[in-house]
Amino acid sequence: MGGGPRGELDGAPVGRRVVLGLLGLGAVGVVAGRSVQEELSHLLAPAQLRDPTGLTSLVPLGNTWRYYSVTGAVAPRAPSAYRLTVSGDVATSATYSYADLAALPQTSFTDTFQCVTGWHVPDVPWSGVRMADLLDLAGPTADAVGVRFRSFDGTYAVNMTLEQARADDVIVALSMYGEPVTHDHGGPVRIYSGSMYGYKSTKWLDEIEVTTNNLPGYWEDRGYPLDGIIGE
Ligand SMILES: Nc1nc2c(c(=O)[nH]1)N[C@H]1C(S)=C(S)[C@@H](COP(=O)(O)O)O[C@H]1N2
Ligand SMILES: [Mo]
Repeated sequence: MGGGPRGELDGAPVGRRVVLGLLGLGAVGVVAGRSVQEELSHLLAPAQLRDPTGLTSLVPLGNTWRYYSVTGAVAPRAPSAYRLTVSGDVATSATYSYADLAALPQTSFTDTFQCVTGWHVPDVPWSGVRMADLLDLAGPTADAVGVRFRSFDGTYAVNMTLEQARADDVIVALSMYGEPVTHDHGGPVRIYSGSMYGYKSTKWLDEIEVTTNNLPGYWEDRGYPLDGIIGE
């Protein structure tokens, strides 16, 4: 597929050309190893799922994973080539390799993954480095209030307040279901932010920048709440 935006459309009508293009792929049956049905489920927000177009029968309902990428295909990055930088308004910037992250204390817990569009996946086991630990190692300056997380997909970014980022259930996740985070789920390293909606959980994480502001990120620019706290 080309590089057009995919993932949540936030209730926007799905472009007819996009849908027809995906249906055309039905002849092939899979896109990047996944089913066309699954691809459609990425594109169709709940409003479309209720739309009796006939296309809805192609969309699996229920609470299953959707693999989101606003940039289309992302080049996989091997753990050996992976680097995470922590910089910005901090006393000590740092660059971590995958091995560096794996050598830090790991926190594990099981939680429900909740996308703001309504789907959720219960009982997901996560493991990784607490964001608070990485922030403590960096030492935010006195005027720092926010953290910007960026993805090596080149487009996705999201913010949290420093306080949100320090919560016990915000981790730089290295493992999911007891296995390394898969590429489709944002591996080798993604964020998991338990008390916030899925859009705060940046996939393919490669930059943590401590900031003196709290600017909106990719989805917040498109209308999602800046704090992203589940249930608010
Ligand atoms: N880089 C990147 N991170 C992302 C997204 C994305 O499109 N690109 N989508 C977000 C949204 S809205 C959700 S719900 C989750 C989905 O995670 P999954 O693809 O592992 O299911 O990833 C979040 N992180
Ligand atoms: Mo989401």
